Formats: sequence, C-alpha cells, structure tokens
Amino acid sequence: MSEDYHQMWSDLGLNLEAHDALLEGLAQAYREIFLTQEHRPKGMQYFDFVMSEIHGLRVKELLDARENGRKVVGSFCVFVPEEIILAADGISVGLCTGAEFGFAEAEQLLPRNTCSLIKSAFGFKLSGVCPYLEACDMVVGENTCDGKKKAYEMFAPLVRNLFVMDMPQMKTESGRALLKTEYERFLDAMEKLSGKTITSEKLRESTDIVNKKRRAMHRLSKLRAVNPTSISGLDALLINQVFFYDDPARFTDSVNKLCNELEQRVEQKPGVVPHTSPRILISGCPMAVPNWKIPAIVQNANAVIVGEESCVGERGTRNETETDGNNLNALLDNIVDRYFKIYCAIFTPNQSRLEHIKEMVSTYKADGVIHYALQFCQPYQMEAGQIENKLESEGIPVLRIETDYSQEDAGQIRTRVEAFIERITA
Ligand code: BJ8
Repeated sequence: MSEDYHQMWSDLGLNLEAHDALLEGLAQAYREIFLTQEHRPKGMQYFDFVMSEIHGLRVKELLDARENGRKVVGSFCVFVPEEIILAADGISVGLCTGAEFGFAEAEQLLPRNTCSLIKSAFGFKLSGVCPYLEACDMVVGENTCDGKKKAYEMFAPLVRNLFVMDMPQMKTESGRALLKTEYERFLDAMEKLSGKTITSEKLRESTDIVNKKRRAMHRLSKLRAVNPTSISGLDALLINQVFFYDDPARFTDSVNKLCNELEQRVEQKPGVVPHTSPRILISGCPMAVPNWKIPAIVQNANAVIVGEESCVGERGTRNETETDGNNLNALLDNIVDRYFKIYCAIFTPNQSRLEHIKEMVSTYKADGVIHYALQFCQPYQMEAGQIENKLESEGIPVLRIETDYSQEDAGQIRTRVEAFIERITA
C-alpha cells in the first residue's frame, strides 16, 4: 500500500489487529494466485494496483467524497440500481462477502446452516474489518432469497442506515409493478439521503455512465470468446469483482485500455493458454472478493474459464439500460425493464437462466460447465439439478460443485475438477 492508513481505519472504528490479519491473508493469497500467473496482459497492472489499495486509496477516496457532500451507498445484490445512486450524486459500492472471516461471531446470530455469503457479510461487520461498510451512509438490502431476507432483520441494528427493498419472485406484470414501486421508493430514499433532486437529466447521465461500464465488460467478454483466449479466467473474474467498487469512469477506461491490448493479442496470437486448453463456463452463485477457490483450482488443472454465468459476471453486467424517454418516469421504466431481466434463482420459474447458460456455452465455445452453488443456498442448489439434466441431455458436460468459503474441501474439489477435465478432453 502506498501509505499507512491505520489512522483512517481506526477513525472508521475497525478492529486494527483483525483487519491487519485480514489484509495480510488477502495479500498473500493474491500474490500466490494472481501474481504467479504467466503471460498476463500489461493492462492487469491497474487491477493489481486496485487490489493492493483495496482498503486504502479507494476507501480514502470515498471518505474524501463524503467530506465533499457525496453519499456512499453499499449493497449486496445486482438488483440495486447504480443508475439511481449516481443520479443523486451518490457512490455505489458492492460490499464483498467472499471470505470466511468472523464466522464464529456470525454464528452467534445466524443459524450455522446459513450460506457463506450471508455469514461473510455478518462476519465482516461483527469482527470490524470492512472499511467500506463503515464508510457507508446507507446500506441497501433486498428481499431476494429467504436467507438474506431474514438476515437483514438482524443486520438492521448493526449498521448505520439499512434500506430494505422488496423483490418480486415471478416475472409477471404484478412482479414488474412491485419492482417499479420499490425503485421509486429507493429513488425517494436517495433524494432524502443526499438532499438532491434526481432530475431526468441526471438520471439519463448516470444511466449513460453505468452503460459505458457495462459496454466495456461486454467488449471484454467478446474477446474471451476467441480461442486461444487472451486473458485468464482469474484475471477476468477479478475485473468483474472490481466492477462493484471502483470509480465507474476510471474502471471503464481501464477495461477499455485492457481490451485494446487484448485485441492486439488476439491478432498476434498465441493466447494466455494454448488453444487446446479445455474451456470452462462457470455458472451459479456470485463469487465476491476474495472468493477465488474454484477458479484457481480450474486454472491449475490447465483449463481456462471463458465466462461466468453469475451476478459477478455476465448475469450482472449483460443488457444496457435504455436512455430514451423525456421524463423521469420513462427513464425509471427503462431501469425497471433492464433489471427485471435479471434471472436470479429466486425467481420462479427461471427458464431464462438455462437459456442464457446455453447461449454462453455456444458464444464462448465452452467444452463444459461447472455449476457452483454455495452450501445452504437453496435457490441455486435446486436449479443445479435441473440445469445439469437439461445440459447433459443436450450433450453439454456439467460438473456440480457445492462448497463454502473454507479450504477444507479444496483437495476433494481438485480431484473432481481434474476428472471432469479428463472427461471433456477424452
Ligand atoms: S441477483 S444471485 S446478487 S440475490 S448464495 S445469499 S441466493 S442463499 S447472492 Fe444474489 Fe442478487 Fe440473486 Fe445475484 Fe441467498 Fe444463495 Fe446465499 Fe445468495
């Protein structure tokens, strides 16, 4: 890190000892998993820098922005529209929930059979190690799965200002109407929080900023479709993870610069791995920083991940928000239309997810799909069986993995992944 940020972390009320331990573990894992990769594009240096300053410079930027009157809004789900946050001059940060930290404290409040993602959110708060959470003026929860919905009841007294949005469970007209009502309520809450009026001009501008960020990700995805692939799955996942908390314009610029470099690589060949490397699509629960377990295992087995059907991936970034419409209501409708297409497993039925997985397999020329579900995540575990049956019946090999954030099952998963790769290359 470029500076000593201990005073800033102390002012935020972090537990310095626990936080130092977290950062040390994170830095070591990053060195071992990311920095040992070969043939990395130069453009990844920016993302290495972002990661090295994950709790430093970016947090300082957020605090400086707060000093200047901007509000910081944290969230746990891709259903929280960044367009609305930015239109109120707020800053959106995705709160990472990808590490097994503070689970003992979390289990004092939550049942042990809660998914790691939810436990991680509580663990970070209860052990005082997340500067992002402490820098938030508002945290947004959403009634997606039952686990999150009930957990927010216990989260409310722990954080400064929790706003919970209700969520539809079906893609019906009344489901869409509910999402619109909730986004209107969120827009009002953002205006109150910021003291600023969201005009149609501001909403159009903010939509444009978020669309540019998505467009850069679409460009990156397209490049990953080329064989041999020019970027590793781990690096692409990292970019998808940084998507949630970097400054949007700077992020967009950095991804576009990286894509310029990748385009040259695509022309010149060879890629980051040989063109014979098995190509894998990951599908399932989101992988927040620093959840790199499965991708690292896949990569060490000499396969390459070419796409993520995940909220930290294409489920979260696909589809732009339309910017036509000359009043606030029309622009808000565009936002509702875009987000209503997200096919999280909390929806029933959820056929679009299967269709998109198949589309991704074909676009990215994947040889097989690894379905990743967290233990105790009923929505994704329940869908896993249906997805496996359908894909296998169409000749697409699938490996189902259920895991958590511990490393205890890493050896067993490695064996299964290696056997799967043997199967698809036979
Ligand atoms: S839109 S996937 S980000 S809810 S892993 S907490 S589902 S029990 S994360 Fe998600 Fe929004 Fe849906 Fe995406 Fe529950 Fe499952 Fe845990 Fe999960």
